[in-house]
Amino acid sequence: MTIERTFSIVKPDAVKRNLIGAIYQRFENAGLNIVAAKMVRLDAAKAQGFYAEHEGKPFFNELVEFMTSGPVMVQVLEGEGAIYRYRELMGKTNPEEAACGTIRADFALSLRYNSVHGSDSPESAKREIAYFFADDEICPRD
Ligand code: RTP
Ligand code: MG
Repeated sequence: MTIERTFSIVKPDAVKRNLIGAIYQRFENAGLNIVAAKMVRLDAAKAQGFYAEHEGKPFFNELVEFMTSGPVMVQVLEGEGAIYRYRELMGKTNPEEAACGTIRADFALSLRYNSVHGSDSPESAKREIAYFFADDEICPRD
């Protein structure tokens, strides 16, 4: 395995319920180091651009409405095989299908209000990290 970076969002439903710390603890327990982080409030254009792959799908407008409904935490996670391992740690998109002990099984409210985002491929990770962070905002571990 190689050291990778992946992009993560703690979504508005989780920020509203004061779950930032609990979710960050899951990252750290899994050896996914937080190497950049900030709180942001997305506007519609920023959310639409982020989820451009879903444009035209029936849930797109409601997804944008959800993602702009409150502040989010955005972060870059770094570690061995981080992209796949973080997807495993999150669990399936629908919390009812997510394995026990995953972030979504434990914290998500529904298919839409599912608490976290994670990049699904190396290409997505690169695009998504650059969509939110300048190179000099990322602090690799020594
Ligand atoms: P994400 O991109 O947020 O990490 O989630 P994902 O890869 O597991 O799922 P994806 O298919 O990319 O869907 C993006 C987000 O859209 C919302 N969603 N709503 N039918 C629906 O109402 C529906 N389906 C998906 C979820 O917030 C999902 O995470
Ligand atoms: Mg996705």
